[in-house]
Amino acid sequence: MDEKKINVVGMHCPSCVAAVELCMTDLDGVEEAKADLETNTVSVKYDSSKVTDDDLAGAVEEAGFKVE
Ligand code: 9UX
Repeated sequence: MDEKKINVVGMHCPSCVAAVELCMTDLDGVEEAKADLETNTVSVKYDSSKVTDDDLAGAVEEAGFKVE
C-alpha cells in the first residue's frame, strides 16, 4: 500500500473536508483518505497499481478543488 499527501486548495469547511475524502475513497484502489483543514492536505492510502497520481489529482479537481 502506498501513501501520499496532497496539497489541496479551496477547503474551507468540514463539508469540503468530507467531499475531498469521499472523492478519494470513491476511487477503486483507495483504502483511506484523511483531509485536514488546518494544513490543507489530504493523506491518501492507496494501491498504486490501481490508482495513479493523476487519478488522485483528477478526482480532487473534479470535486471542485485545486491540487497544488
Ligand atoms: Mo463548506 Mo466547501 O460551506 O466548498 S462545502 S466551504
